[in-house]
Amino acid sequence: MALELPPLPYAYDALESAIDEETVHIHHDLHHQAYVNNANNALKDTEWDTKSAEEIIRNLSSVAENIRTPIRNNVGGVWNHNLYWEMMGPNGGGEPEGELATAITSTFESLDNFKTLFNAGGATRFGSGWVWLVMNKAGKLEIVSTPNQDNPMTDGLEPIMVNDVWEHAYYLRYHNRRPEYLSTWWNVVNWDNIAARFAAAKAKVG
Ligand code: MN3
Repeated sequence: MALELPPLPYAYDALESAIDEETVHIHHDLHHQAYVNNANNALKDTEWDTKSAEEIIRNLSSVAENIRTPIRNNVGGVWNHNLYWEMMGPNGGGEPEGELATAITSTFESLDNFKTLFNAGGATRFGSGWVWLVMNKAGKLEIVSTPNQDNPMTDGLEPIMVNDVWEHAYYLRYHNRRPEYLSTWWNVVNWDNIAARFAAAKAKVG
C-alpha cells in the first residue's frame, strides 16, 4: 500500500497570518509530495511496503541497514509534514485549554515560557530539522528537536506538536529570519487539534 499525500486541510492562503500562500503551495505540493514519491520508491519491493509510516518510524532500527537511510529520510518527511499541516489552521492562535493547558503550565511554568523554550529549540537547531513538543515514557511533556527528517517516535516518544524549521518552510517571507517565523507561527497553531493528540498520548502512555 503506497503512502499518499493528504490534501491540505484548508485553503492555500488560510495560513497568511504566519505563512504566505506561495510557501504553502511549494511546501505541500512540491516538497511534501517529493517525500511521498521518494518514500514509495524506497519502500518498493521491501518487506516494509505494506506498513504505515508510523509503524516504519517506530521500528526504524529493524529496517535493514542497506535500505535504511532513504526510508528514514523520506518516510520521516511524509509523516512529519502530515502532522505539521494537520496541527495548523486558519482559526489558530489563542491559548490551549483544559488538561493540555494545565500540563504546559505545570511543566514549563507558563504558556509564554513554553513558547520561548519551543522557539529557542527551533532557532538553535543547526541546519535543517524540526522542533517538537512530545510526551515521554513517563507521561511528561518535553521539548526536543530533531535533525533532517528524524522523528521522536523512533526514540519511543509521542509527538504532540511540531514546527518545521527547514528554510523551505519560511524563506520566501522571512528570508534568514528564522526566529521571526517561529514567533509569528503561533498565530496559526490549532490548539484543539493538539489537545486531541495530547489526550490520545496520555491514554496510551498513562
Ligand atoms: Mn518541510
